[in-house]
Amino acid sequence: MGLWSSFLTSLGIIKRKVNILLVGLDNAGKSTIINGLKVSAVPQTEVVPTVGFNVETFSTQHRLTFTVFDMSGQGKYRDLWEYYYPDVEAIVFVIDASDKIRACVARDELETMLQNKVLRDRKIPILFFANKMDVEGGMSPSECSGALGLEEIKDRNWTICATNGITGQGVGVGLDWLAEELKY
Ligand SMILES: Nc1nc2c(ncn2[C@@H]2O[C@H](COP(=O)(O)OP(=O)(O)O)[C@@H](O)[C@H]2O)c(=O)[nH]1
Ligand SMILES: [Mg+2]
Repeated sequence: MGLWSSFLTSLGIIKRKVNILLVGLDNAGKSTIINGLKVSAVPQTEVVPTVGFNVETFSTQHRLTFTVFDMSGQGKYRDLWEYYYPDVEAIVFVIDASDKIRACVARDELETMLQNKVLRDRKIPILFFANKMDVEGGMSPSECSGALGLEEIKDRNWTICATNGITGQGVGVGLDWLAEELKY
């Protein structure tokens, strides 16, 4: 349990099913972060590989479902993941803090996502992970925030946390915030 325990306890208080969309560019660390959760607390895992479209869904015993998408930057499969928006209650957006070059691609993807009509009408919270905090010379959370224009998001609650997907450092802090947000 460890890092995840307080988050999972918080979620235990939520009696309904919660769907979370976990997105970010490929290589940001999404699968790594998810695996940290799977190992510690997930009794049943469902991986759905789709041709050319990487979707992972898994549920925890706390009625929490994560759906994970790689944002390719090509928008090729965007129509497919938009299909999930109506049921989503929170978004976790993983940023590769060590990848300054593709920060602008991540920014474009975020912008496009937030312009989607369904999400525009649904003010669900967004948790940003500035992942790979251990990589020297990487961006700090505030640098990530600047690079992705997060301060421009004024119509919904959001926060950003530095994380290490491999050790799980920072992930629990972020998810605790999310658990609070979901307890409305
Ligand atoms: N140094 C470092 N590497 C990480 C971190 N998180 C993930 N990685 C590595 O980044 C690569 C891509 O991770 P992955 O989870 O497959 O990214 P995904 O495409 O977003 O699912 C892998 O080699 C991971 O081991 C991190 O916090 N720090
Ligand atoms: Mg992956």
